[in-house]
Amino acid sequence: MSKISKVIARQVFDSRGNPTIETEVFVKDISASAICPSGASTGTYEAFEKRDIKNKKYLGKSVLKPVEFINKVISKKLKNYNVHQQEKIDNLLIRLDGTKQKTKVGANAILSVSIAVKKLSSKIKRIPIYKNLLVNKNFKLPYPMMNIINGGAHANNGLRIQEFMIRPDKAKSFSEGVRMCFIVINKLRDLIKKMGHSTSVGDEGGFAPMINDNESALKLIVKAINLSGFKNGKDIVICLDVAANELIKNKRYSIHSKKYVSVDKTISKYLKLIRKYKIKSIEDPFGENDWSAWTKMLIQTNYKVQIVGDDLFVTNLERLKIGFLNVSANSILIKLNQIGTVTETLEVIKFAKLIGYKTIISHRSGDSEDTFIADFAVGTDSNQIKTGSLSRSERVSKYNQLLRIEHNLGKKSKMHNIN
Ligand code: 2PG
Ligand code: MG
Repeated sequence: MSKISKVIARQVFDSRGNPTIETEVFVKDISASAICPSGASTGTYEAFEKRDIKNKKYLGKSVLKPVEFINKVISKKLKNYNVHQQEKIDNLLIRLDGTKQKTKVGANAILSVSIAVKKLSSKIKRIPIYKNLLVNKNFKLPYPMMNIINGGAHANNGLRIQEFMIRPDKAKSFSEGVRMCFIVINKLRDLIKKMGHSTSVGDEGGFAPMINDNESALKLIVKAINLSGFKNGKDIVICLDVAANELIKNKRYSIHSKKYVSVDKTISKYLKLIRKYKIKSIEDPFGENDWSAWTKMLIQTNYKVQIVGDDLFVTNLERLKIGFLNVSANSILIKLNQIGTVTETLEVIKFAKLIGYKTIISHRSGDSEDTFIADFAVGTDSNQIKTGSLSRSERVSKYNQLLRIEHNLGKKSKMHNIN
């Protein structure tokens, strides 16, 4: 009844219009499918995303080779495996690749299979996906970190910081949190319009006005929060993803202006911004190899600010262990395609919890209608989710799925403790 009968893959497109892989796994005539996302500001240590670089039909971006590999090789290998044995299947996929960063098969191919297996297992058990992961009772909804102004590699406006986000800390329910963000976003749109800027959006659905200094963006957000009748730093808090990997040269950083300055100068400016704009969370404040800068940042912010490792940890257990030993952060961003299988991602989350790190489940800037990460956030008891703004269907679909989960849990539904 639970034996995999076939696996089919095809090339589809992500939200940036780039080719990506969709895989469908079958047990007889029942199937489930998953689409792999894709990043723009990727870390060096991420698992490998395989594309047909030599095939010019899609400018070197197609995924026809990895798709063929799934159809011809993986499909045969997985035949008759029990779909509920996720670990066994993921280990087979890892062995089949055999390289450290999954360069042979490609993490995009492997992950689309791995997620489809998890979805199919849930379908056959007739339970929602979030009930088929780490926790099996007391489900809690994550706080959304909504990216409302896009910069960096996700927009072409010259803003140095990649993501300006809001988190509705005062919200007592997920739907209330979304409502609070909705109000702020609407006020922000009015403000941007009044300034004569375009209200068009970036890759993650946040506005991408043609402003080019970080503080102007922060001031705009604070204004929008105030106009919404909320208190900045209390009801709604500001969170940043600096993506500093993109802003580094010879161990010097150009985060706060175009000029490259030392780590110490960069930290002192961070401290000013934290105080002035009551920022509660900063992701990737420094580069992926600059462990000592991270430690300084954590100490100087007195462990009071959430310091999130994304490109630093790349959802990789070995790197998280180094980070823990170096006292580098207090929270980890989780992206399944940085490591490539559901099983490995769960291992990282378990270890993060063990060492007291918060786990934040994240989309990629190139994403799709696949809503797996919404269930994944609830089913792994993760404190927060980062999945863009309340615009662009590939972003909103995750929020809508969380609203569905909240609705289905009914009175039992609870929010995480954000503090
Ligand atoms: C990030 C992500 C998602 P990308 O840096 O956190 O917001 O961006 O997918 O481009 O790496
Ligand atoms: Mg990031």
